[in-house]
Amino acid sequence: MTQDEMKQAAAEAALAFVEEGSIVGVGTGSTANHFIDGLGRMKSRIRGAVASSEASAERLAGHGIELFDLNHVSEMPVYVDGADEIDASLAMIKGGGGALTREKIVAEVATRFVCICDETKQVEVLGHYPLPVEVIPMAQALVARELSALGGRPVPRAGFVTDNGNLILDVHGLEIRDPAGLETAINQIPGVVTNGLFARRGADVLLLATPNGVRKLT
Ligand code: ABF
Repeated sequence: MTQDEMKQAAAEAALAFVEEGSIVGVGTGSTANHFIDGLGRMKSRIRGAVASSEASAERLAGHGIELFDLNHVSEMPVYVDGADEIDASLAMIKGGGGALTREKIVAEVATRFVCICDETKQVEVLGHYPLPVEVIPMAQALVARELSALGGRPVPRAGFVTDNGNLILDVHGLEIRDPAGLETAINQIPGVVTNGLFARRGADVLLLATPNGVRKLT
């Protein structure tokens, strides 16, 4: 089984969490793309979706799924998205695709966060994958100094601008033993829009694809 086949298997398993007639929160990335394609097959059974990126919005629209503005949505039973790393407490590093801010906003509205991953994303300690931090451009140097003081090595993501017009610093060299504490500490730095730690509000369900099938962890 290839990694992409595992991503697809996790995405297919997440379709069972979609409630009839609901508005579905939809993430970003190659695993989320498989989920979008699955949603396309059941589009007559949902009201529509809220997308966490322009890329996902385009793919959803391509399937003829109605897109909703999050400001007009007060109830969203489920948000389905991938991750770059996930630990046993279901805390995650996300944002490898640069959509972390919108992902965190949409996830916050949802009742349940269902994370879809292949087994390569499961780790004991978060931080081997560089932690993305979205930063307002004028604060780049300030935020980089503060992230270094927290023990990381921030590297600007070259030639990348987020959907919100900001920069990403990818922080290398972290060994994240207290994900919720670090998430809060980074959020305190002026100029930080969001960081890619999803720990204060982690996943509620992990659908982890392995060569032997999809495991459900809660
Ligand atoms: C989104 O897509 C991001 O938060 C994460 O960076 C990425 C996972 O990528 P993929 O599904 O392509 O492995 O969920």
